[in-house]
Amino acid sequence: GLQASPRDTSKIWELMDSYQGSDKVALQQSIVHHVEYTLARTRFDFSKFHSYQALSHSVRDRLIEAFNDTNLHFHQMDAKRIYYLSLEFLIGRCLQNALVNLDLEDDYREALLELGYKLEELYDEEVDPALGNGGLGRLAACFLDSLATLNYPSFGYGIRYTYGIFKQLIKDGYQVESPDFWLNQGNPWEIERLDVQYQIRFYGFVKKVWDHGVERSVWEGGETIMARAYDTPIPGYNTQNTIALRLWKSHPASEFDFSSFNTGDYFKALEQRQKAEYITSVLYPNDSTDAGKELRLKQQYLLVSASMQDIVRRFKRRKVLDWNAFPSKVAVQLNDTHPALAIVELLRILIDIEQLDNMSAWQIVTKSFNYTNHTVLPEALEKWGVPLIEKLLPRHLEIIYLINFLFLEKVQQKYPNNWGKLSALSIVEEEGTKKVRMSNLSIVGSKFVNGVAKIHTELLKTTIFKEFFEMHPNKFQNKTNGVTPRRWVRCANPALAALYDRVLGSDKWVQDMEQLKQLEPNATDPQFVRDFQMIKMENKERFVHWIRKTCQVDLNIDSLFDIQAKRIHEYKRQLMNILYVIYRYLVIKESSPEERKRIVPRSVCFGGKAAPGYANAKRVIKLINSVADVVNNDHQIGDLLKVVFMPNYNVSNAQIIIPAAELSQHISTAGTEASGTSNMKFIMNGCLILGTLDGANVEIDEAVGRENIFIFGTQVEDVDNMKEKMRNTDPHEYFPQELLKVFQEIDNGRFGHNEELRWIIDSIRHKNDNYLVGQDFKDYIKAQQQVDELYRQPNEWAKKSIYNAIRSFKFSSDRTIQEYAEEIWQLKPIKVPEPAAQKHER
Ligand code: GPV
Repeated sequence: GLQASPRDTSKIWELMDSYQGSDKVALQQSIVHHVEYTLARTRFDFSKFHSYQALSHSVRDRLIEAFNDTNLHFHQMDAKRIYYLSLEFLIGRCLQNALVNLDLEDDYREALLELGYKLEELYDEEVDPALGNGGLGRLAACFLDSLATLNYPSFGYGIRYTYGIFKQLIKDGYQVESPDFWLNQGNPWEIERLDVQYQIRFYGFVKKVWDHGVERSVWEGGETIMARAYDTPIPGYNTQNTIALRLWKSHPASEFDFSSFNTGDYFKALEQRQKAEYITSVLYPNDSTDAGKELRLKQQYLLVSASMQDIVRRFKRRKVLDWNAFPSKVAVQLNDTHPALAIVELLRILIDIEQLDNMSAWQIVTKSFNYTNHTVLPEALEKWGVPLIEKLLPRHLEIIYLINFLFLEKVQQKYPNNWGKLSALSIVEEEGTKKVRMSNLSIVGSKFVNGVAKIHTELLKTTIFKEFFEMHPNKFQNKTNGVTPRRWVRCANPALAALYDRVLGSDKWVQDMEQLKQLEPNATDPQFVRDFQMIKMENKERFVHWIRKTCQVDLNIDSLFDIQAKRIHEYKRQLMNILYVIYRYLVIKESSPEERKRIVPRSVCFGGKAAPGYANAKRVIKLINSVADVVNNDHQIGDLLKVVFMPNYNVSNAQIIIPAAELSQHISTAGTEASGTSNMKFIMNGCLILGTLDGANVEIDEAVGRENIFIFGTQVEDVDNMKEKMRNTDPHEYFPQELLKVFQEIDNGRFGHNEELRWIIDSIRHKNDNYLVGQDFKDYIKAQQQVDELYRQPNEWAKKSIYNAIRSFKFSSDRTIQEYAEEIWQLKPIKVPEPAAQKHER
């Protein structure tokens, strides 16, 4: 037959001996080339959007070069890789981030200007990929940026949802959800991998067969579909290293289902196939709550099965097959319990397919997996009913029982006949309908378990995972969250970045935030303070402009910009914030002309989505908008107070909102917010925090100093007592007068005669104030007065804001990722050679 000629690599080098050029003409040529050949438009007629598309394709070419180099290099080095498994990746827009990380932003800006385009305007043409709900998904995205930047061999694995988190519209003050079909206009940032597809099975049965005297399990029947890979290259900053975010999309299996075909129902057979696509079609819009739906379990299993098959395939490409080497080449990080079935899936692959014995397989698995917990709230701890798992994944249920059996044997050895321990530690919950506790499964199957802030990890060890901690104290670690300074300072706040560059003499701080320590003396340098104030003013102007456009509200640029932007949740206490706004409004209304002169003008801005099924959260949005209606149209109030609800809070508008903030609120009841990560973004942008001693606020307080943060409220060790007190006290004694007055105004219909507004108040006023709004309200008012007091001294305010910015270095996700790499993954960086060096080498 025909023999393919051995690849002549020197010939290929000759044909493509260099990468894309980066001089101005080369950039322009590449853009115009893509207008003509990729978009198939005439090169003389392209709109802003087409220009964005062509530009993106031009940048994509460069990403692909680096991406290919990286994959090849890691393979040649036989690198240990870390695989970050997450049902959510909230990466946000890609264009500016890519240009900044490739250090091509200025070059492209200049090249485009000559073609008649402003780069910054093109940024706004990009859709915002929103494949996540909130903090958990955004954390995964920040981690990828740091993994690439720190040269760690790694992959993100997730789902390519056709619809991301819904778009939030506000109609009549209510949240209305509209679908986010983000792929409408194509997606230049992904690479479809038609050659990377895996079969995924659902339902069916387990057959037992005897093979050389051992019983083996074969999972058969049911339905099979395919998962196809889509790669988004993630470039590191100032490095050739570019890692993959590999997202899976479901497809019909390639074989036709002949049984339905033979029954003559051709259309039914096709319809059946179409259903496969449905699995990855939509992201569940729940943040910190368990959806508990069969389709969600299918999504989880699809991610897990495709990813583990991919990981095993990559491992098997090594020269010799040695399964015991698996944990030295593979570390898997589970982003909460959502992908916990990966533990079971790897066992199934090793035992049923690779034919390892149970105990060897278990050893390999428990050395490879690690689990990050992101909440202690009971409503978020995932539990799947045994009947559902048995139906959908019969072999996995057997394996879960096997794991539980082996583990409970150990428990029995350590604590003989201690039923309390056994029932707390068991993976299977026996009360009522049997359920699989995914957190227990994750802990038992992992080498290390971590919380996401000091206080949160302590709570894990002393409350929800107490029994596990007592049994395996060394399994538990803390890894305080972080955020990437590339997106959250360099991209979102270019003026502040330029100030740092200028004063520090280089942009090294972007990769090494500890450099900001050198700016300590500058916080009291009048010129530096003025520069900082000027930058804040410009960012406030950009924000005012955006608010005018999106909310039709004119903000007073000299007012204090006070922002709370995060998912709407009772534990986050947006309710307390808006109740305080009402209180403030009433105070202004009652103040004398003399008193009015001393009032600090405020613009209180809220942003965040409510889960579509979360009635109380949706009512809070309605209350905020009802208050805004009254306050903003009250001529007596004028510029002293404005209230806005910013619709559709997402990554791209966070990049406008956060740099403009002067005060940001992180006011969850102590012990409820695992970490919070926007608090870190706000301080990095020179903003003061008004917050409780919860989550990462505790460590922010330590980092910036108590004189540079407004802390109030019940502390975590007192929360239980205060709840007890709340339940045992008459509401008229428990709630302070200031708050009772506010309740009364709402009852009286001052913000509209809407029974829903009363229901919100009812949710806390009858001995059910579980998040202690009433308990903390007076202290909150006091802290707010301190805020006003400080804002009357602009230079003091600026100085403290600067201390927040330059003492935020601990909260870079680079620090977080380095800790994971050293203390959990045992992972070394591998730097991909720069193109010049490669050319030299060959
Ligand atoms: I579980 N988090 C989230 O965004 N979604 C979830 O389903 C769960 C947790 C958040 C926590 O609420 C934040 O406190 C934390 O900062 C973030 O995860 C990242 O760790």
